[in-house]
Amino acid sequence: MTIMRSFFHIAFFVSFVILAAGVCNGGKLEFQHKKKCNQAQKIVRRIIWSKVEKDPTLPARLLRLHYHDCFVRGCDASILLDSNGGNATEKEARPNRSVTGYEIIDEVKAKLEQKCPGIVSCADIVALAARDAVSYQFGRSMWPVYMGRKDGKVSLASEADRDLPSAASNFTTLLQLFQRSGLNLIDLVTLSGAHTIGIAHCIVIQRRLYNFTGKGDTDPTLDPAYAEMLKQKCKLPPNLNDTVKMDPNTPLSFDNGYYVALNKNQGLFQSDAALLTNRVSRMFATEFEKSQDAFFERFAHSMVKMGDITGDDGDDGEIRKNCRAIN
Ligand code: HEM
Ligand SMILES: *[C@@H]1O[C@H](CO)[C@@H](O)[C@H](O)[C@H]1NC(C)=O
Ligand SMILES: *[C@@H]1O[C@H](CO)[C@@H](O)[C@H](O)[C@H]1NC(C)=O
Ligand SMILES: *[C@@H]1O[C@H](CO)[C@@H](O)[C@H](O)[C@H]1NC(C)=O
Ligand SMILES: *[C@@H]1O[C@H](CO)[C@@H](O)[C@H](O)[C@H]1NC(C)=O
Ligand SMILES: CC(=O)N[C@H]1CO[C@H](CO)[C@@H](O)[C@@H]1O
Repeated sequence: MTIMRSFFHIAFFVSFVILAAGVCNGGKLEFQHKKKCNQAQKIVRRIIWSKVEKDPTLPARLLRLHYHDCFVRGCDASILLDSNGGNATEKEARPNRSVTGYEIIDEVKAKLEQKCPGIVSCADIVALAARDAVSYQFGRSMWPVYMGRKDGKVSLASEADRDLPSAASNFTTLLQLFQRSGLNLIDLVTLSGAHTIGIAHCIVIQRRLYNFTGKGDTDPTLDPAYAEMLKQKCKLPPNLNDTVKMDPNTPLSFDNGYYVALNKNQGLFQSDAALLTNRVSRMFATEFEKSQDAFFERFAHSMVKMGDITGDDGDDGEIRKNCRAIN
């Protein structure tokens, strides 16, 4: 009886530890480059915080960069590769075209190569930069970033088009693409909350505003007053440079404003609005509107998971010297 009980205790304890480790990271990444480059996290944070101080739009760009990197071939900095002649790289894929922030990654890389050459991958830098940029407004790190990612040697625009959901995706498609990366429904609702900062180009919502079903109509699920406001900003004929804020109220503040807007049918994309079409997903959107702390906690958890997505390359990666080119 006692033996049985302690067996259960041990089994429970062991599975808890395995679970905790599995949740934190797939077991490959480590918290710090212990003796190898223990100032890495500090160096990145110092640079990123000074950049964000001067440019409050940077967190959105760096967060999106990390997301795009991880969803295509895993977090391997493949999004940073410039194409040279051959196939178009991820950078040139349609969903990626407006991703920026590359120069800042280059600057961080240069500094790290000076201090501890050949140790910190570009993929780790992208993950750290996203975390630090978002965290600046709070003065503390909002989630842990485990290190040890390898930089990939392949980058294909065609894969970005395949793996990144479009702004017109429905719930089924969104969930499928998230699941392909090992993320679940809660991760989908939570990570979509990243749209609480940043901007979108008008062209992305053009159809939703002006020609939803091909009859010159507006998406009926979009709050009509909000749609009118958006049409003032996104006029006809479309100007490719026009943009709108994704969280109309607090576009520079990382908060739960996304869910406040979403639940009033003011989600900017169909992919945002789609989160209200599933019962469980809607429940989380309500929960996150009510509790910013619940959102932050889940966001931290989901970012660690997203940062641990691995691709097909396995251990074939490297530590690039220059983030824009394979060694
Ligand atoms: C759920 C599926 C998602 C779709 C369909 C989607 C789509 C988009 C689109 C179309 C834009 C506008 C790009 C532009 O016009 O310049 C955008 C912006 C953005 N996305 Fe997403 N996204 C998704 C998920 C995510 C995730 C998971 C994150 C991060 C964790 C994220 C972070 C951002 C940020 C921060 C911006 C603003 C970028 C800026 O201001 O430069 N998105 N997204
Ligand atoms: C281009 O892509 C194809 C497959 O999509 C691949 O076989 C080929 O090696 C790539 N070429 C270069 C130069 O990357
Ligand atoms: C969702 O979109 C996909 C791809 O466009 C489509 O095949 C599917 O029928 C849609 N599902 C629903 C429930 O509308
Ligand atoms: C609206 O969409 C329909 C069907 O896709 C297309 O034939 C029509 O030209 C579009 N109208 C405008 C103004 O873009
Ligand atoms: C968009 O911006 C670019 C660069 O700022 C400018 O050269 C171009 O003329 C603009 N295009 C339109 C349609 O306003
Ligand atoms: C997913 C996504 O952002 N797709 C957009 C990529 O950019 C083109 C315009 O260059 C838009 O039409 C897409 O909707």
